[in-house]
Amino acid sequence: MEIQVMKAIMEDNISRAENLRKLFKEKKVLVLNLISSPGSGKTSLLEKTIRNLKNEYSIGVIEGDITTSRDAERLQQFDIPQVVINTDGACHLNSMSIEKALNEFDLDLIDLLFIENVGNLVCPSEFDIGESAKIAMVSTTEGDDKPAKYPLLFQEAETVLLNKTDLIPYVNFKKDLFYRDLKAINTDIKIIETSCTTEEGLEEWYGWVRKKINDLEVR
Ligand SMILES: Nc1nc2c(ncn2[C@@H]2O[C@H](COP(=O)(O)OP(=O)(O)O)[C@@H](O)[C@H]2O)c(=O)[nH]1
Ligand SMILES: [Mg+2]
Repeated sequence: MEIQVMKAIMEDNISRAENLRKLFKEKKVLVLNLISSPGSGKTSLLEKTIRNLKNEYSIGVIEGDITTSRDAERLQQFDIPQVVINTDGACHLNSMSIEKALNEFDLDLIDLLFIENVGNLVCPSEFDIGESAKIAMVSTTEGDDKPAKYPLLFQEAETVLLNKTDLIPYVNFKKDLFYRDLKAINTDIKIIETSCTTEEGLEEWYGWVRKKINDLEVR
């Protein structure tokens, strides 16, 4: 019985996600679903990215958070449209919550929509929310074994950001093991090394985002 209910929930989520993806494509909005453990640097990445790209693109943000709106408060300085989804304990966002949040945006005016998912390496990977791509972020302080331990996210993600590279000299992070495990899970995955503190690697990330937006325009 429980299994049947779960199956119905997952199927409903998938069909809503497919409709969302169609809508985003029609409106030419690049939607990036940021997934990581709590504290890897998702909001820091948004702070830098919005500051650097807001004159080129019109950007919106959906902040998924269990209870607070603290991340959204950090982004308020940029004066861009943003919506907070409090999941009230749930460990991930789903398509229905994104549908509701979209009522607050005019998609005709948006080029790039970031979704900061709830900090968690497991549940957000299981729920398609209609995004153009999932971006997985891992920080060096979490250890190099995360791809091997949480493979689903890295199968699903198009790009991985390895953040906090500035801390590599101080933590026991073996880059070669991290790359080896990642490539074994997903040979095509793109890896960008970043530091949101020193800004190293961020130009490569902005370049990746620009290319994805360009691809939408020409399609
Ligand atoms: N040293 C260092 N700290 C970082 C970096 N990126 C984020 N942080 C810090 O890590 C903490 C968590 O970052 P936050 O952006 O809130 O992570 P989130 O929970 O994934 O949104 C904050 O104290 C950030 O200042 C980085 O590249 N290097
Ligand atoms: Mg955050």
